[in-house]
Parts: sequence; structure tokens; C-alpha cells
Amino acid sequence: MNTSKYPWWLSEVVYQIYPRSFQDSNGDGIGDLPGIISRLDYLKDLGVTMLWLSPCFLSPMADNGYDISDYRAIAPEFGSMEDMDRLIAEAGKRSIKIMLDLVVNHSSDEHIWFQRALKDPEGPWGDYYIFRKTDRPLANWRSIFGGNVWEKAGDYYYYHTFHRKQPDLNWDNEKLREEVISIVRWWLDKGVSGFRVDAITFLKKEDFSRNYPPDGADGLANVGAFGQDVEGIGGYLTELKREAFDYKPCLTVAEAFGVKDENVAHYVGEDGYFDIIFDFKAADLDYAGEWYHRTSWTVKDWEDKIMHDQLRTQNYGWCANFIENHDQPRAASKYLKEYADRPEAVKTLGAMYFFLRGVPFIYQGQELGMVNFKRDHIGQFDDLSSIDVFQRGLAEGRSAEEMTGVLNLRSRDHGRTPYPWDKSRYGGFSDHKPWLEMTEEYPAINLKDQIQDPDSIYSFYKELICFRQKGKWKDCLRYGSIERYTSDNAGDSRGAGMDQVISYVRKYGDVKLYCWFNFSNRPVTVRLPCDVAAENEAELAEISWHTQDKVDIAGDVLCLRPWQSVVLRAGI
Ligand code: TEU
Ligand code: CA
Repeated sequence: MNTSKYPWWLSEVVYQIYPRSFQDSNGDGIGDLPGIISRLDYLKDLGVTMLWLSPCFLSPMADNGYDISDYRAIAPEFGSMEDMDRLIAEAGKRSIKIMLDLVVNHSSDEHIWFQRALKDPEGPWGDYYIFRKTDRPLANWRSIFGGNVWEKAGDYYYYHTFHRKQPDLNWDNEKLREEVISIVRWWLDKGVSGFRVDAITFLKKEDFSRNYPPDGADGLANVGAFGQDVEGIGGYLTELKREAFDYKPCLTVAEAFGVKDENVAHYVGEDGYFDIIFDFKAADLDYAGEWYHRTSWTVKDWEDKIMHDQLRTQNYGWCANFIENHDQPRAASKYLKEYADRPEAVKTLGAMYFFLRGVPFIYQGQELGMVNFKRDHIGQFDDLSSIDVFQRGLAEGRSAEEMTGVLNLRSRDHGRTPYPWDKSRYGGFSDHKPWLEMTEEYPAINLKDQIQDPDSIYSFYKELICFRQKGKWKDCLRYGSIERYTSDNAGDSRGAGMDQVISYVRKYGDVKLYCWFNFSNRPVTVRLPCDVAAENEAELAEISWHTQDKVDIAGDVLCLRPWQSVVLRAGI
């Protein structure tokens, strides 16, 4: 079939790097751009084709770079603009593209625009931000990192969705929008191939005069619950696409919490504001609203959330598929819980999301099956969100011990510990004490051991990437449609039920793939669909892909081993 009608970026496998924690090159305990350059051969070998770098621009680092004070400068701890140019060029030599993080809902309060705005809130720079002359906050909205969204500055208050050091930019101001467009074009001219667009659903603000029912002891209401995807946002985003992203070919992926189902059509697809968006319903299934409001989710709840996004998006475009990022705990710990250290379970987790419809993203360390750390007290955490949630938990009457437990499940630091290259002191990340403690697992989970072991999680990820890029079903995996699929349990009472299995079907032309992923420690017997048949071992080998020793089929019954993934092609 002719595949040239599909977007080029469906052939990408994106790898997210958190620059601070990937590789230190100059012994200051902080990862940097020369460090990334020194590891490009590794990334090439893994098979990824695009690198998304979390922000490495000039920043006071209140939120580790998500507070930018100059969009056209590199933070000195990460290197220089020459290093960035060299990274783009060296990656390019290896056919690896670079995607930058575009953080334009807010800037740093140390950005020159904000410094000027503070001096004259009524002047032209003041209008780059959102200032109001008032003696109290306009309403009771809680910012994402705690406290009222309105922060006092002299006779004025200014608005911040996130931390007070991250004042929101005023997208109603045409000059500000022109600045953003010119920043995007400037980086495209430098040779970057994509943007991950931060917190974009917050751009348009809800009516400031409206109070919401408080949802916490502080009397405030979480702005995330009502302040996203607000009517009118489309004007800004349409312009951003037309004037900035369409300037040169690039892949745009938006961090889009809170997009309403009926608006997905506006956000993705050929006429959408972006190419693809991240949906967070599956990623955040373990809590409701607050990290300390834990949920007891089931495999079926998880599958429902995944398939909801897959199916709503399929009508218009493609998904951005991920199980980890720099704001999330480690996927093995979150989804597999007490089985997080079982390589076969981690592999099935990888295969399940990798074969979904859309572009796969891998977060650094995920390919090693990294797990959450366990810390004993709040002083060991760096992430400002963790510290805020901890304090709010205490104010809600929870104990410090309980809240430390919550952070051990949810802190954003889990994904940010230095990359464990080997089992030496500081894991080959640095020869100096790193900015954030290593996870205590690093001697056991490190790249050097895994790269030498053909059965390791790393080797499995490499195989997964190769299978999607070059395997016999690559067109179906890249371009095929997706449907839910519920098989009949073949009724072996010793096994687990179908409720422990995630399954779906991918279809492209005359290729149809049934995919099953057993998320249980017990076997599951499945009645085979009638269009799957193999007379002998050789035919079975032709139509199957699986994890673990073999596909176990007897008659019309497939027995999934504990934590096994099986893909069967219909017909022969
Ligand atoms: O995240 C936006 C966001 O809403 C998350 O911070 C989410 O609320 C959080 O994971 C739960 O605590 C983006 C970035 O990914 C994040 O790292 C930044 O801190 C944030 O924007 C501000 O730029
Ligand atoms: Ca360094």
C-alpha cells in the first residue's frame, strides 16, 4: 500500500532527555549538553530518531528550567549556544532530530520583560503579563504549585498558573504573540525539528471574577479543574500554528491536560493546532485531583482510559503514546506495583503502549525498567511540587509519614534521578555528587549490565523499536487503525480472568493484528478468534510475535503466560 500520504513523523520514535540528569561532562554534578553529545552513539544504537530535551534555556531554575528568563540563551550549567549548535549538528549526522520544549504559558519572573513590567505595570511591558491594581486576589483559585494564582507586587497583583516565579504571559497582547512566533522561527532556523509545547491548555484564562467552591483546607479551588481549554483559546493556537509551526516542517506535540472530548478535533490532525497531544488520563489514574487522594484502579480502568484516548483521537489524527515523563513516577512502579522488579512484567508494559496507534515516546531510564526510590523525609526531595503537596497534606491533617509515603509514590523527583550508566559511584553520571540523589537501585539497574545481556529490558526496548521501524508488520503498527477487542475466556478456573488482560486489534490493509498483554501473575486462557489459525509450528512462527519462550496454543485456546505479550496475525 502507498504509505507516502502519511505524515513523516509517524516513523519517529522520540526519546525524552531531562538534561540535568542525563550525563554530566564537567564534574559539577549537573547534566549538560556536552554530556548529551557524548552519549549520542548510545541513543543511535537504541534506535530512537528524535530527542525531546526538557528546557535548557537561561533560567533561575525555580522549576528546573520550566521558568525561562531568555528564550534565546542556554543556561550556563547546561553549556553554551555553541554546544547546542553542535548537539543539533552531531545528532543530525546520526539522523537524529532535536525537539525543544516550548514554555510560553509563562516566563520566569527574572525575564527582562517581567523586570520591566514590574517597574511599570500599566506600561507596554506590563501588558505582556497579567497585572491588576487591587488590594486582594481577584478570586480563590489555587495555582498548580500552591497558593493563590494572584501574587502581590506593590500596588498590584499579577497572575501565575504555576509558581509565583512563573508569571503567566498575556496572550491577548499581539506584541507578545509576535515575540513567541519569532522565538519559534529562530529555533527552526537553527535546525530543530520539533516542539513539545508546555502547559498549553492554560493559555486562555477563565473569567477572573469567578470564585469556585473550595476543594482544600486553604479555601482555594484548583485552577487545573476549570482553567483549561477555556473557550477562545483556539484563536491564539490557530495563529501560532500558521505563523510559527508552519514556517518549517516540524513535529508539534502539546502537553494538553484537560482537552474536552468534543475539542480533540481542534487540537490534532491536519487542521489541528498541533500534530499530536499528550493525554494524561491513563498516566494519572492512580490519584483523583490530589496525589494524596489515591484511587484503587483496576486493569480494566486503565484499559478504558487508554482506549478512550485512542478512539477519540483516531477520528481526527494520531496519539502521542507514553508511560513516563519528567513529571511522572516510574511506570514500572506505578502500573506494576509489587511486580515492578519483574523484567517480564516491565517488558509487557513496554510492548502494550508501544503498539498503540500513534507516535511512541520513551523517557530516559524507562528503557532500563527504572523504579521509584524510597526516601525517608521531606528534606530529601527537590521538586517544588512535592514540597507543596507535602505541606498541603499536613494542613489537611495527614501525618508527615503518610505524606512521605505519598511522595514515594508520586514525587516528580522519581523520573529526575541521574541516569545510571554503570554501577560505579554516582553511576557513571558524574564523578561529583549529583544535584539530586541517585536512586538506591542504580547498582542493580544500570545500562552497562543491561547492554551486555540479550534478555535485559534494554535489549527488549531495542528490539521493540526495531520491530516497529523495520519489522514485518511495521506498516500496520505505524499506520493501522485500532479497535478494542474483548476475547472470551476459555474458562480455565486456575487462571486469572480476562479482566487482567489489555487487548486490542490493529488493522491496515489486509493485515490484522490481535494484541494481548497479560498484566497478571497467573496464566490466562483465551478463546482464539476464528480468523486466527496455524496448522503447525512453522505457520505459528510466521503469524506470531511474543514475549517469553513461546506462544502456547492448543486447539482454539491460547494460554497467555503470566505477564506475557502475544500478537497474532489473522489469516495466513
Ligand atoms: O506541566 C504542567 C502540569 O500541569 C504538571 O506540572 C502537572 O500538574 C504536574 O505534573 C502534577 O504535579 C508542565 C511541565 O511538564 C512541568 O514540568 C512544569 O513544572 C510545568 O508545566 C510548568 O511549566
Ligand atoms: Ca555539568
